[in-house]
Amino acid sequence: MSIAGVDPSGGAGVFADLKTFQAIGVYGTGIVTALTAQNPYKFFSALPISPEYIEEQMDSVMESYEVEFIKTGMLYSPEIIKLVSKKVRQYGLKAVVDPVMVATSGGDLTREDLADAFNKYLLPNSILTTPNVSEAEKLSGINIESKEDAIKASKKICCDNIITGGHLDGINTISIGSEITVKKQELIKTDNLHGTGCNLSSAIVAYLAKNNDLQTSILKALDYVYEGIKNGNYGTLIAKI
Ligand code: PXL
Repeated sequence: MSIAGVDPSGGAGVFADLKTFQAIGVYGTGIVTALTAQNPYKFFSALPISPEYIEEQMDSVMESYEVEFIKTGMLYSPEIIKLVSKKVRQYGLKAVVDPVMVATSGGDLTREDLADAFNKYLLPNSILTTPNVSEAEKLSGINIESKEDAIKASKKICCDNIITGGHLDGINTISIGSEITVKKQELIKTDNLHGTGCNLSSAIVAYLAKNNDLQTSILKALDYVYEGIKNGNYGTLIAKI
C-alpha cells in the first residue's frame, strides 16, 4: 500500500508507486493524502485531503486486503502523520517512510516543518526511513557535507534508514540495527530525476513483499531506480527490470 500524494504527471506520488509495484510484480493499493498540480519541472500547488477521509480510504481497503507493507510519501501535515502512525499501530503494518518535505522541483510539499512530527509519531513505529540529504539533516539536526557526516546522521535517526546519495556524490548510507553499509553509485547526468525518492521507497516495499530481507530489498531498489534514471524520459524515471 502506498499512502502518498497524487502527481498528475505520473512521475512521483501514488501513480508512480503503483507503476513500480506493478513493474516488480506486486499488487498495489493507493491511499491519497493530497492532490497536486505539477509537472516534472514545476510545482504549482497542493490540495490536502482531510485526515478523516484518509482514514476512511485506509479502512475500506483494509477491510478486504491483507496488507503487510506500506510506504508513505507526501503526508503534508503533522495531523496526517499522526493519523498514519495510529493506523500503522492499529493494523500492525510494516512501514517504509519516505520523509517527504520538499519536492525535487523546488515546490513546498508541506505546510510547515514536519521533521518533529516524523521523529515523534511515525519513525518510532516504522521499519525504515529513506531520507535524502536535506531530509536527513532535518531529522537528525546534523549538517551533512561528507560520508562521515551522513554516517553520524544515520546513527541519530531513530529507526533503520538509508540516507540517499543523489546529493552526496552517489554515496548511499544504509543503517540497519548497528550495521552501517556505504554503497556508492555512479551519478548519471540527466534531467530524468523527478520521482526518484518515491520510486526508491515503493521498490523497497515491493521487494520486501516478495520476501527479500531489508538489506537485499534496499540494494535491489537502488539498482531499480538507477536503471529507471538511465532509461528515463519526459523528466521522469522509466522502469526496466
Ligand atoms: O519526491 C517527493 C514527492 C512526493 N510526493 C509527491 C510529489 C513529490 C515530488 O514532486 O509530487 C506527490
